[in-house]
Amino acid sequence: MVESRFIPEPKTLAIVGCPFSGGQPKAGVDQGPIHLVQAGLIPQLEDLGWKVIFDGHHQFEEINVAQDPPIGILKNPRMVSKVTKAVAQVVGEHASKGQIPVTLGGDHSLAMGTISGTLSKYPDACVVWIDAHADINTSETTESGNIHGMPVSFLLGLGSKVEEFSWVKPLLKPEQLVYIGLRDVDAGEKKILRDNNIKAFSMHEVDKYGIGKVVEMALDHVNPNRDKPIHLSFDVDALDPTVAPSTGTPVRGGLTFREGHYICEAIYETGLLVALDLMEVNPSLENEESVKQTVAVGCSLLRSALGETLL
Ligand SMILES: [Mn+2]
Repeated sequence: MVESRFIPEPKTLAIVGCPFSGGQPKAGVDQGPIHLVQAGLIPQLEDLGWKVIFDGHHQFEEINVAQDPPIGILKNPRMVSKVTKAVAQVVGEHASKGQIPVTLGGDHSLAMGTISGTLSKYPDACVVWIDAHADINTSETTESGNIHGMPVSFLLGLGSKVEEFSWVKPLLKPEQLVYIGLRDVDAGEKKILRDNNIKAFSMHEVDKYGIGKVVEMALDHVNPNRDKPIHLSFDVDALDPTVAPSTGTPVRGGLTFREGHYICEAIYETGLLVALDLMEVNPSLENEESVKQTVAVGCSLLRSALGETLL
């Protein structure tokens, strides 16, 4: 295993299974973590030398929202807020024990929780966000009101404050964030990225420079001395739909199988990874073969980010 700057021996990771779909409208994404674990993820990670903690998926049983009408246009706001707050707590606890929290989604609204948890332990951590979308709409710019398209704006403290989400502290600064893989960015989001000087490598840059150079440039931006903790938040829809078809908002023209895995391998090689998310695997979309393929790709991305090498 690569020497890790922040994770003590024995190297331990904690699986945070989050069967949650309230940040978007399609049923089934809550089944993503269950399928990933059933596909053998835990023994696969143990085979890489990790001590793996997993005591079942979070059921968020205590979170019971009887009435959750929209706030403005935001859908399921109380539920999303309470679940992501619980996730922030759990991720923060694992991080504070020196473990790597590996959060399995569930929809990407969960990253409001995972990144808040990471920043509670590592305030100077940078976030590498791999996605077809920027997920940076504010409550003003969102057209759908689906909160999985908004977590980054909450983490950055952009847009007008929504009381329900007041627990989300704007701890992330624009210079701590970089995107790779974007190709479906709303006009309002493009303006937010520009106005806040947020570095983003779209598929255009991946085509132009190649994935190796793009990852290097991305890390040069958020982690120039390669000494800060890294939170990798990987939305499986960053991959091309031919590679990962079972996801809620597929967009053609995405990362190839190797490009996706290269990103994970390169982040692992830095020895700076402190938290990892894999989001938006939806086993109820597309046919059985597609589901199997997407779940398998999800497992292999996680293995690559946690030390699996080709040689
Ligand atoms: Mn996303």
